[in-house]
Amino acid sequence: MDPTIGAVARVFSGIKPTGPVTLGNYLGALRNWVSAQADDDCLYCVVDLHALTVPHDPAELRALTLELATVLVAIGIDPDRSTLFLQSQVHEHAELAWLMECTASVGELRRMTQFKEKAGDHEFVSAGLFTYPALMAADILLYDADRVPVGDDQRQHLELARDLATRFNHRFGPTFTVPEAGIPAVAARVMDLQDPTRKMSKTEESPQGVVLLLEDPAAIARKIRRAVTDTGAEVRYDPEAKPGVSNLLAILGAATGQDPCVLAGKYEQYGPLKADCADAVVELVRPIQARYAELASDPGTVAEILSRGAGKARALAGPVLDRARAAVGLLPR
Ligand code: ATP
Ligand code: LTN
Repeated sequence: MDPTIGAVARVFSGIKPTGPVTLGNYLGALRNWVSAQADDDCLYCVVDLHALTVPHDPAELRALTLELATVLVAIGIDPDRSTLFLQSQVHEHAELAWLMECTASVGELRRMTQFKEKAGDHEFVSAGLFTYPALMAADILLYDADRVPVGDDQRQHLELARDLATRFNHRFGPTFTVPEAGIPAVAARVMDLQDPTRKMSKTEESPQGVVLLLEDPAAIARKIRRAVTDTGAEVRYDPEAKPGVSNLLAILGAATGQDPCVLAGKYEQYGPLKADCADAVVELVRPIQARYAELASDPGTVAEILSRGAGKARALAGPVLDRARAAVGLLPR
């Protein structure tokens, strides 16, 4: 679909069930998933196959997958307007991923910074962690997505998905839509409250630095009030020189729809900024937590939403996979 003015764009995005949803996930990506529903045709996916790339416990993965899907409904993903589904329930993802692995080069996969960070110096690094961006490209290309709302950390993966789509189209003829990244102007990279040079992450061992969406509001407020700030008392939005204060300004700005630079002018000290930021985040999570509690009391509802979503996703993905299979010279199924 062509994102020309007035046309409905196809939007696709995914989130891994690797841990409880963080404030970073919400401000950097998920809130834009919700707002895109007003104008666009959206598909949202819990990318459980991606969660297998790192060591995991099967029972925990099952629980996290259901919890994440429930959170997505609680934040306002409307299953009547959008398609919400689990990646593993639409086998076309794994199949197109193979074609993408054969389109990507080892050299370009090796350059992915997320791979380097996650591989670190671990003794065991799965081959899946290395080919992960090819599966991500498949997720996006299967639905002819025009736009992919993600946080800033996914910029490089999105660029690779665009390169793979372009290369495939060039080699085998027009097959895929080349997607654009949708990265927010504010809070695209929410930082850890205890180490503001590091991204807030759901798999990081930093209990005081990471705010969870379903966490007790009093604990959230405490973490924000105890956030590490910078030397010098001046309140200024300058992520390079003042990462701690800038992170709080970005969080407050994103939570209240204000520009962090303008907000900075309203504060002379860190204390009141922290207090306002804590209040704004607590106000943000309160209705989400209430809705989550309602939904979690009836897990059948979410299971039914996911099953309906998988059916809708399969109907879209099947013909695109067939197109790609035919383009590379595979005989029809
Ligand atoms: P992991 O710790 O397992 O790598 P993650 O939270 O970094 O998890 P995902 O759960 O897959 O990664 O991310 C879902 C979305 O949230 C992505 O679009 C990602 O860019 C965004 N996101 C993740 N962390 C942040 C953050 N700190 N700030 C802004 N956006 C973020
Ligand atoms: N790689 C992403 C998660 C992800 C994704 C996707 C995001 C997998 N498939 C497709 C957008 C579109 C991450 O690590 N956050």
